[in-house]
Amino acid sequence: MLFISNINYYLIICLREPPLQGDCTMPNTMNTSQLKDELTSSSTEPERSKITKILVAGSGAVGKTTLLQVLKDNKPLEITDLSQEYHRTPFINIETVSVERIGGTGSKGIFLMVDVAGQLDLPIHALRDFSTLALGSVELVMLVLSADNIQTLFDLKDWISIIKTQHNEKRTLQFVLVMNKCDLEHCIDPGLVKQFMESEPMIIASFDISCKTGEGLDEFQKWLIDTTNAK
Ligand SMILES: Nc1nc2c(ncn2[C@@H]2O[C@H](COP(=O)(O)OP(=O)(O)OP(=O)(O)O)[C@@H](O)[C@H]2O)c(=O)[nH]1
Ligand SMILES: [Mg+2]
Repeated sequence: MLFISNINYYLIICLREPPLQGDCTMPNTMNTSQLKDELTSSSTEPERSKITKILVAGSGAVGKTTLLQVLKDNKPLEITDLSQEYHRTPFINIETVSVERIGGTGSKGIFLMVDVAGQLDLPIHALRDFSTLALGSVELVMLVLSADNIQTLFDLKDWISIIKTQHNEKRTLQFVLVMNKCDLEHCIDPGLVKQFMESEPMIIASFDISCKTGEGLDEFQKWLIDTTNAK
């Protein structure tokens, strides 16, 4: 009895108890099977939204958690947020994020975002030790790097390698490259990024953004919504 849904509960109450006035709104002429059909018919079920699971990957301090926050709040970082101390994500952080285009058509997407620790060499890492939780049913991987740190681009090779090893579903994974912190001085040559993308055909797009200023965020949000809704 503990696990029965509200609908079934309603059904049982109505069938066992003689309908008291105002207690059960179903017409008395309805038989049990008609009542069941009525309660389970698609017209009474709320429409389910599609939820796309996304893994946010990349080295420590590139801004994975910040990106999640910015997408969730639908606005760039406040000055106060930037002055706050940086707190590493110790293990895994999973959140449902509704992304709506800023000043857009009103279209939106709902995402289950998996934000993992940026240090792959931790003794326990979600991608290695809890891969079903981190990678199961993931459709898109955001590969985040930081515009002021070239090493964060090279590190993505390790991320892609571990993701490919741990992912054991038939569904093909897609990747998107997100260069964050474009408000800082760039040190990554665009030619290098192009080369990187050519070496990994699973990367289907790339974006230059800044969670601080909001640069590139609208374009990225639009792409995210359009790409995942089209699937
Ligand atoms: N200047 C600038 N700073 C940013 C930007 N995005 C994030 N930061 C800062 O970068 C630092 C690290 O951000 P996090 O989001 O915690 O990084 P992370 O990738 O989640 O790091 P781990 O949890 O260790 O993997 C924080 O102090 C943020 O405020 C940005 O676009 N520009
Ligand atoms: Mg983090």
